[in-house]
Amino acid sequence: MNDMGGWTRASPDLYPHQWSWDSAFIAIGLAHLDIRRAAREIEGLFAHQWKTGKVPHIVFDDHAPPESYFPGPEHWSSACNFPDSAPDPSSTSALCQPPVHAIAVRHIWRVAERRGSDMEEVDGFLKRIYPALLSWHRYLLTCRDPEESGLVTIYHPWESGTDNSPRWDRPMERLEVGEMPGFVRQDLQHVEDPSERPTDFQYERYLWLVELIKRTRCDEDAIYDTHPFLVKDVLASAILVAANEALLEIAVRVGAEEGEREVLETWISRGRRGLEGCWDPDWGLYLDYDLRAGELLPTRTVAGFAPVVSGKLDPGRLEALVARLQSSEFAGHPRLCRSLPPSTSPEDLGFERRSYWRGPVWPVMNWLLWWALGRAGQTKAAGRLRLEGLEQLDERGFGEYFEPFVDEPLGSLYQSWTAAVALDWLYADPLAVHEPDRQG
Ligand code: 2M8
Repeated sequence: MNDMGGWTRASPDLYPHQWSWDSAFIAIGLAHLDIRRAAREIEGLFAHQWKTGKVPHIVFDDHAPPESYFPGPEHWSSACNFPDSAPDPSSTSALCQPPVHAIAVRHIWRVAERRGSDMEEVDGFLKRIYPALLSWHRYLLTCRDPEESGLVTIYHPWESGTDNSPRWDRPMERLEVGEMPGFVRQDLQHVEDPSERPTDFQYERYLWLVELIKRTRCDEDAIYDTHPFLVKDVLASAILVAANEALLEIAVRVGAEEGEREVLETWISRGRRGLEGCWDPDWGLYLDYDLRAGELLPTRTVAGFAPVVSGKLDPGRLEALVARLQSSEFAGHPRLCRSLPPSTSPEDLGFERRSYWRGPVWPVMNWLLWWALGRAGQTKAAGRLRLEGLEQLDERGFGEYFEPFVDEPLGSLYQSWTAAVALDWLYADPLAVHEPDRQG
């Protein structure tokens, strides 16, 4: 139902198009079944890369019925029809999502090596995709970080991938919505209970931000000057550091010139420095930073653990974060059905147990934390996430997210990236959750 031949829709009903970071996770799972198909998933997405280097957050399927998803291609076309946009202007959104892709590409390469695949073919893929990945990361480190802070600026909660997380409540509540065309939500047709999805208050603001971006014709400088939602996203920034490390390995493999490797090294250290500035000792978590209000955004969500993903944390800090993750504020909360971290701490004021990114457990986040903890040498904590995560999917199916107290699957019940992380967990050697980091 999800496989469209050369690409995968995020889910058959709720999300009938190709999403950017979903595709990266999907490729990670697919690699275990078919290396060529996994590579195609990524290359298909990058075929729609914008001239600026941006990888669009949605590539629309022209064959999907217009009423299946809103905002669909017709809503975006006016924003995409100008010189900087994608090769086929009407087929993408104008936003982006966290850059998991280089991590997925390195994973495809490693799985191919383990399986004894045709490495000439894999090297061909690496050579083709490397410049596209470099230009994607360059876009994030320039257009999305003119301050050279090492942190990625997002223009919309959709760019964080954690859309209605309480992380964005403060900047969203401050928005003043002006005149814009009316709209009809399609998402509510695909879920049983509207409380699983963002509210109308949030949707109105999502659409208002899109409207403002469209009015600038996606001009990055104009957006930076005028846009009311401009936030440094700690999760996207941490993923970018890990992705730059993956890209550095790919650079070595494809024989990229020394200068490019040095640039990648600079980006990695700049990213780690930037993330350190987001540490809040009072909250004991890393926080997003609102550029417009000039303040850190205090919430207790899984994003607060993001620098575990970027790696090389001070050992004391890492221990403290792991303890916090397993504490009664997150995976050790007494009411939880399983010891898996809810997307928002049940102790946080913004917590809502059924509402999307405001409380439910997300398998894809568990995978990310598992992967990061394994790399950081926290094999016990990682192994527990994998086992609990697999048990959940075995018993409950491939839900998009799960109510944390009763484990009910919510949102889309056939979510591609959930199936993909199950595949990767199944193929992972439980005693060696840590894939050796070749950069040391
Ligand atoms: C969700 O986001 C889309 C908008 O991009 C939506 O709600 O319509 C998020 O969970 C996002 O992270 C994910 O990539 C997308 C598709 O699975 O769905």
